[in-house]
Amino acid sequence: MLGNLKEKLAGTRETFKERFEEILRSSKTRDEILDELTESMILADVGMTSTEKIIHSIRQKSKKNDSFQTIKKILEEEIVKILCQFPTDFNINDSRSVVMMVGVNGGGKTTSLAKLAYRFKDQGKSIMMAAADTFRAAAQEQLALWGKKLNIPVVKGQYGADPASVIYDAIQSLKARSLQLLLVDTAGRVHTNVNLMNELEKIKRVVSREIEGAPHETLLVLDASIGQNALIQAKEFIKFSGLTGIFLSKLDGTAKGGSVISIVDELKLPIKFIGIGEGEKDLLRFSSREFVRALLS
Ligand SMILES: Nc1nc2c(ncn2[C@@H]2O[C@H](COP(=O)(O)OP(=O)(O)OP(=O)(O)O)[C@@H](O)[C@H]2O)c(=O)[nH]1
Ligand SMILES: [Mg+2]
Repeated sequence: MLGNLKEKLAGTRETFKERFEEILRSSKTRDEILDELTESMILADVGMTSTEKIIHSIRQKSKKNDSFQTIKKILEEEIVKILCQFPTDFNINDSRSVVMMVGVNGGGKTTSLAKLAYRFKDQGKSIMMAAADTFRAAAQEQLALWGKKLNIPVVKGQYGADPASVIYDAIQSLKARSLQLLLVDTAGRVHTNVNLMNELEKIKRVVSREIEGAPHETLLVLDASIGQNALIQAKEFIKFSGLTGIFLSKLDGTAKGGSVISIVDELKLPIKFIGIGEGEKDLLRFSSREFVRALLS
């Protein structure tokens, strides 16, 4: 798994690797090393705020004549510390749970939902998917195709229908068929569209009325390939109540994987899963240590 992650993170790894080699080539002072690290973090899209915070900590925790290896160890620990702040457990139970995906257009919600469906089905859960994206004409069809491929039932609604009513129907069907897990796909939305944001609140109300404790997970899907821009979008989104974590999609092939650090640091939400490709198997449970190891070693 670590090997796989390393390969997928190649773009971001390269940025660090080049700087590390440069540092090792010409034995540098601590301050020079910290300058190089700052530059590599900015290039990897860690973002200014988190980069400065990390560099500041390293300066405090290191000594002036520390070797690069020692400083790198501190760097790794500092990143792990940021990434470990929030529990990443996935809060679904064996009786009846609801997971919702929300986020901006094209972020990867539908694909990521299908990945979760595949994983939990593989783990033996009985699953249903609800196509509550009634906003985009082809959205229902996209999820239906995934349903067919994964052999998982999909509840659809009419184009333009109230998404809350689609979910209501899906929940009735989930109960009637005694299925365990309902995965809800929602329409891509921007924070400036008040109606769409209100729609999310309404969906949440319907779900929580029908099933106790639901939605058990509401994941904000963020596109890692746009780096710091994902963070800017997300900052508006987290005003929507009830987010339980992040599904970070498209970490494969991007050079902006450093954004993972500032996403957790600034949004104060755990990353629960990462997407590393377009297929149903292309997801990993997020592990801070593994991520840091894959990125820096
Ligand atoms: N490389 C890569 N591509 C991904 C990943 N996740 C999603 N995609 C691709 O990103 C594109 C958009 O994905 P969707 O799942 O349709 O995104 P969405 O958020 O549902 O989009 P809307 O419903 O239009 O808002 C598709 O071409 C997906 O195949 C990933 O982890 N890696
Ligand atoms: Mg979609």
